[in-house]
Amino acid sequence: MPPTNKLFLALAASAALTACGGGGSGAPEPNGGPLPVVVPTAVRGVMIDGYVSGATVFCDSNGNGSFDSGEVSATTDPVGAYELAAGCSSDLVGSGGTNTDTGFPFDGQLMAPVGSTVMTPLTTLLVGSGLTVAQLAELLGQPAGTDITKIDVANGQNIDLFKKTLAVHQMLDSISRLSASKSGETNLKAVYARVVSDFAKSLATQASGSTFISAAGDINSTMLSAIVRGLPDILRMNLSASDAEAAADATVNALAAEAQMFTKSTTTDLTALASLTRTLQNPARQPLDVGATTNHWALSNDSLTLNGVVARLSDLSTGATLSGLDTIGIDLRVVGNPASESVSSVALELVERGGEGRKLQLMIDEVSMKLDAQGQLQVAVPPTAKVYVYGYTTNGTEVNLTIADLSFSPIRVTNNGFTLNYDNMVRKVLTNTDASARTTAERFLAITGSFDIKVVIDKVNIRKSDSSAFTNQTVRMTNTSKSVTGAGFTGIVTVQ
Ligand SMILES: [Ca+2]
Repeated sequence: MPPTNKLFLALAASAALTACGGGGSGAPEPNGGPLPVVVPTAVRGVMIDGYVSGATVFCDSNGNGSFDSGEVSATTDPVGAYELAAGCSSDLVGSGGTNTDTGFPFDGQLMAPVGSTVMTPLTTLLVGSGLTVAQLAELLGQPAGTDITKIDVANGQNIDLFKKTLAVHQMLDSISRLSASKSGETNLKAVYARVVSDFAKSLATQASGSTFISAAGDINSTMLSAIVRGLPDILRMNLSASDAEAAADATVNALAAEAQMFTKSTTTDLTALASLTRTLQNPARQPLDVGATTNHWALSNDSLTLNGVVARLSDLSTGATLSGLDTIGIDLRVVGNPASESVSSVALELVERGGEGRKLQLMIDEVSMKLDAQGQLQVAVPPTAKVYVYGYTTNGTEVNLTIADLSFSPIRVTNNGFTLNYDNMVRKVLTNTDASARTTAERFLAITGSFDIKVVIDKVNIRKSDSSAFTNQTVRMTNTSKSVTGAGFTGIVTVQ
């Protein structure tokens, strides 16, 4: 007998004893018959992606999806079982814990409608979407009458439904990770919650006698395409409109291929399924590469040009030694016909390794990049652009500036490359800062020392020389809520 049942029996026995003892001696009450003893009905269930142990499950009494003060909660046991002892008549929400089949943390968020005895990615689709249990069974190619709110899919009794459960989670998880990587959002649980809500509502609009996953395990790519295209702009971030269309197609194909690895698998062995899940849901796995279109900018030679010296990113990762840091050049190669983007943001961050602990962040909020008729990159900084500056040393006053006059040419363009003029920017900061912060600002002029360097450009499809994607990077401005997330170039420089 699994420990789940033992736990339930023990709790039931305890509840029964409490009920018997409620009247003191158990003797009849004066007015004929014992008073009814109200024992709140416990809500029991199992949280399953594989079984999720150590997760927090709560009764979302106010229906806002968040765990609020006063909402009863429980922690799932080693086989995913939960019991909300005080009873609950609202939808349940579960998150955290560990997937016992993979050993990986569970970083999504599941829900289950009132009355469910399981909480799975499938029950999650039912909450707030308008989808009915019968519609969902039909969409999943299940026999009529299949009640996915009551079936423990992970116990080996309904392996077909388990594969479909894993497939749905795989799609939700991949979209969430993709969204997080594009937006720089680090709270995967929140992203997953948003994605599952949008996904389910979109699925509900498709539910009219159609099948999303057929009995043979085929994903309906027309339906998936409609769902992906119905998602908010998460897939379009950092991409031009035409690239976004291609990216949506690539996303649909990649999502369907991943999901079908579960649904078209012929195995009936839970261990083999767990092994596949471990491979596909490894948190270290790269998100889907949806910008892999023919039209993009490629970073020439995968290198930056620092003070006129070419430094490969692979070398920069272990450190490059420079004689100065006055300019940072980024040379791009045109691949196909990359569509222009009217506005990007560019940020530079330097964080000193030891020394004075200096930190400098420079962000230009509006940079227009486009391809001209001659196939050359044009970069312009419009008059409305601003430069945001944050500077810090361990023994000075913080520099905290917004510079609206960009006539000092922070960016120079030559032959499909552009150069950030670091020296110009620092000198501009010096002329704008007040006396109290000037001492700090001066510490960034003719800079020497060893620094982590990061340059990030958003909303432009810049890729490596071989057209593979950069891992997105984020510069979060310390002094404002502004940040730039996009193609990022990082490394270590020692300036002598
Ligand atoms: Ca709540």
